[in-house]
Order: sequence, then structure tokens, then C-alpha cells
Amino acid sequence: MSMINRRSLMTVGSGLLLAGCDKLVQSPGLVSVVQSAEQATYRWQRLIGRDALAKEFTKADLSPDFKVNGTREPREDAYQALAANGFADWKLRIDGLVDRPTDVSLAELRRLPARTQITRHDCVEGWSAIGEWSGPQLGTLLKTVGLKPNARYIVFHCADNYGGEQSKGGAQSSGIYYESIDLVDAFHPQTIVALSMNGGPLSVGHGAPARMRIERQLGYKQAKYVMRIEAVNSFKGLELGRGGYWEDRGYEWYAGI
Ligand SMILES: Nc1nc2c(c(=O)[nH]1)N[C@H]1C(S)=C(S)[C@@H](COP(=O)(O)O)O[C@H]1N2
Ligand SMILES: [Mo]
Repeated sequence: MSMINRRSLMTVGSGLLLAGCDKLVQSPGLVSVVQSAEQATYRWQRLIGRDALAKEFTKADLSPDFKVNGTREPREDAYQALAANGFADWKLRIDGLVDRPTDVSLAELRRLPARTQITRHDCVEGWSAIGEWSGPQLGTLLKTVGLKPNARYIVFHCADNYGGEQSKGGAQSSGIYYESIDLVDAFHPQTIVALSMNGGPLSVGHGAPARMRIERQLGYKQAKYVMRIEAVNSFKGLELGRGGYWEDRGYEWYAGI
């Protein structure tokens, strides 16, 4: 287990990011995704607007009532035990295709430089809400652990086994919730591991102790209850192989807004 500190952050810094970007452009996998034109926004964001920011709002725009959706509280014993202790024993595992697999405590995450952003969350079910999110940038964490050259996607493994809801046309097949993004979104400035919402600690409903904010994509990409962040080369062997719980059940992998 190694601690994250600012020194390692600065030393591994920007070189890796550039190397990662070159690799993305050359990668046949990315080219085939682009050619299949899954969505025009994906092409635009990858080829032209890779750093374009999602719109940010002000405190006056905050939604008085931000809906809790999907899992409201993981029922799993492991999660319940961590929650009972205020997540003092929780550790975020960062591993896979990284140089230094690392377990990071909540206290360590809280000591990292944080980004705060007020953004609109859009769920495919047709509702939106504006909230303020704060936490370290995912890029900071990835630079610290060091991505291996063959890493192409970042996977978020969650604590909850999501069984779906009858009200949405019948129970979905159950499975551990997970999500994934490419390296452009992983190093995007607004991609953060959110530890707080609207100025307070993240509630269990909204994903305590840590949930992703990936602001240029739809609600189902915003993984709650993140336990493990894994760098991978492909989604093969991960559940049904399409890169996410909902993707495995027919949703698009790239959910650009
Ligand atoms: N672990 C986990 N993450 C999840 C979900 C879930 O059920 N489990 N639901 C997703 C969906 S569809 C939406 S719209 C948002 C809801 O986030 P909220 O509860 O903070 O509104 O979380 C996303 N992330
Ligand atoms: Mo959603």
C-alpha cells in the first residue's frame, strides 16, 4: 500500500498524459469506435473538443430536491459494515494496468486537492437536477499510480448488486453495478471522485462515500458506491463485456450529452 502525495503527483505528471493521448489517437480500438459513429458527440469530443467543459452553474441554480435514483442503499454486508463505521475502514482500491496498485483511505482522498463544480445531471429516464460536487480529479489519482502503456479504459466497480425495478418494465437481471470510461474522459478536468455534494458529505443515497462525476455523460455513467478503480485494456471478461451494468442491458457505452 502506498500513500498518495503531491511529490509523486508532480513527478509523474504531464508526460504520462501526453503519452496517453498519442496512444489514444493511434489506437485501432478507438478508431473503430469512431468509425462506427456510436454518437456524433463522441467524435466531436474526441477529435476536437477533448477538453471542452460541461456547463457549470451557480449556487442559485442548485435543485432544491436532487432525486436519488437506482440503488438507494447497497444491501451487501460488506458495504453495511463499512457504513456502520462511518467509512473509516473503507479504502478505494486502484489497480489493474497500473504501475503501483494502491489502496487509498477516505482521509487520504480528502487531503488531495479537490475540484468543486455545479453541474446538471441528466438521467435517461427524463429528469435532470443541478448539484454541487467536490472531490479529487480522477486524473490526479491515475497519474499517481501510473498507468501502464496498454491501459485504455478505466472501470469503476461499485458496492451494489442492482436488481432493477419493477416500475421500469420489469426487474432487470441482477448484477454488480459497474461503469467505464476512456482515457480522454478519465483525464478530463471535470471527471472527479466526488466525496461531497452541495457542501456536505455524500449521503448514502447519492453514493457514499465516493461516487464518480463524469460531467459530459448521462446519469448512468455516474457510478455511486465506488469501491475499486481498475485500468484495463478491454471489457472482455467483465460481466457481459459491454463496459457497464446498463450497457450490458442495452444502453450505449458512450452516453454523451
Ligand atoms: N452504483 C450505482 N451507481 C449508479 C446507479 C446505481 O444504481 N448504482 N444508478 C445510476 C443512475 S441511472 C443514475 S440517474 C444516477 C443517480 O444518481 P443519484 O442517486 O445521485 O441521483 O446514478 C447512477 N449510478
Ligand atoms: Mo439514470
